[in-house]
Amino acid sequence: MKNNIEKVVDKLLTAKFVVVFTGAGVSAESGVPTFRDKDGLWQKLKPEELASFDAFMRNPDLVTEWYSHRRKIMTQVQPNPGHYAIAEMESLFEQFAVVTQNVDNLHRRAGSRRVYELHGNIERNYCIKCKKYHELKDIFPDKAIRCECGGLIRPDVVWFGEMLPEDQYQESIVCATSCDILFSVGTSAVVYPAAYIPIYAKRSGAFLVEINMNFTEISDIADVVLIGKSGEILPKIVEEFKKQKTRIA
Ligand code: BJW
Ligand code: ZN
Repeated sequence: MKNNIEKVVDKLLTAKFVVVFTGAGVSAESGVPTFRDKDGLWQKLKPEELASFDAFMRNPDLVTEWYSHRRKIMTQVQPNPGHYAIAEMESLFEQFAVVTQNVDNLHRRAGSRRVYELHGNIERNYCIKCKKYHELKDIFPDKAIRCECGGLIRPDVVWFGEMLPEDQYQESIVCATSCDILFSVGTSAVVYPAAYIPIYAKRSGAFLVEINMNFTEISDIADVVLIGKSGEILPKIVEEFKKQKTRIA
């Protein structure tokens, strides 16, 4: 009897296009808090009080301070073995893509090149009036800041009620509907339309693998569910894949 990792590796051995869809859990072992877990960002503060344009306009100081705090954390953390395993996978298949809901830039920092960011990137900021981008490197304001034109500066992330970046979303759908295997890693899969990605993949005939500490909204439709830390499971999959690949060659 094959164990679940061996089943996944078997599928990978014939896969031409592999997609990894990620959420906050993939960065948890780097020290970036998730949103909805026990110690998540939203245990104390409600999402709609912070992650919406209305919330920003109602209290720009609070929202700016919250994003400064998170941006600071992200400058202090490093990619973990899960990010590095995903980056290595890019060189092992004919086609490979990362579709992420994360805004922390850790996939690129780990070496991934084909990355679609569905919810933006916290390192970028722009003026809500003239749309000019502002480099806030090493600046972590605790109050709202304004552009030369007088407009408020906001993070380039996607808040509730906002559209996802059209190009990133469309490319992600193409990946989901044409890949052979899709890994859904460290996401509760409750936020739409991003959560359609694993669903579209499954409906298009891809083999769906979930890696998470817990069962989620999409566990029922997954072909294999691997319960555990992504920073431990992903490197095991990559190692086993390389071993099998050299055995066959
Ligand atoms: C581990 C681990 C380890 C922990 N290893 N695993 C259809 C139905 C219902 C509602 C809607 C719908 N369509 C749209 C909506 C509304 C809304 C929505 O989805 N609401 C639901 C919550 C009900 N969606 C939107 O508003 C979206 N826009 C939109 O639809 O536009 C069209 C429109 C426009 C105008 C009017 C109407 C429609 C936009 C959504 C934007 C979400 N933005 C956020 C904030 C980004 C900025 C920021 O970072 O501050 O994105 S919300 C937050 O959730 C963030 C995340 O990317 C996203 C997903 O969270 P994620 O990554 O899954 O994290 P967690 O914490 O939930 O889960 C972590 C998981 O990791 C857990 O499962 C753990 O077990 C696991 N884990 N450690 C492996 N070591
Ligand atoms: Zn401006």
